[in-house]
Amino acid sequence: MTLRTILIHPDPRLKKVCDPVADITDELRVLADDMLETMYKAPGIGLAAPQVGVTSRLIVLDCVKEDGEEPHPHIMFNPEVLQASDERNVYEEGCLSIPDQYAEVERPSEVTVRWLDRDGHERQQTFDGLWATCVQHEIDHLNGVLFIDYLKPLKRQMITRKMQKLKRERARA
Ligand code: K2U
Ligand code: ZN
Repeated sequence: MTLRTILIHPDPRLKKVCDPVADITDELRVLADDMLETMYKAPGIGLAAPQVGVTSRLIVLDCVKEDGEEPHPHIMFNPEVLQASDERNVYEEGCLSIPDQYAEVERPSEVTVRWLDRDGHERQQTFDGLWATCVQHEIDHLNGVLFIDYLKPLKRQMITRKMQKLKRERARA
């Protein structure tokens, strides 16, 4: 298992529309396991492959938040939203590629997602609550969309400038 470096916005790889996974190789299975470990360590409840510099359609998530509950990791290749509810939820979102910045984002409160699991089997499940928010946030990453893209331009620019400053400081450290 290798912890992967999480890219910080702005980065062109975070804006790319990622390529579908043609076939699920052992290398991609290792990447998925590394992404789960990287996510747990961050800590986070989701992570998308472009965030670790791989522009393939792969996400991992585990939104179990209560301590003591069994972890419930999902590895999703080529995830797609089949249905989304008209009802919407607002959640204060963050992003591991935009550290320490949070803002309210409104999304459908329930989504039905279809994906290929690590064995290449097709899966389908309907998510609500934090799982729904998270899986939509991660699928957005595969389409080069960040949660700040839903904010007003001024707020988005302010956050982007803060990240550019953070990257300059990290480069100097
Ligand atoms: O994609 C990512 O950067 C992972 C996010 C996923 C996420 C963001 C907002 C709402 C739900 C999921 C990270 O997990 S941000 C850290 C975090 C942790 C707990 C709850 C919300 C955000
Ligand atoms: Zn994110």
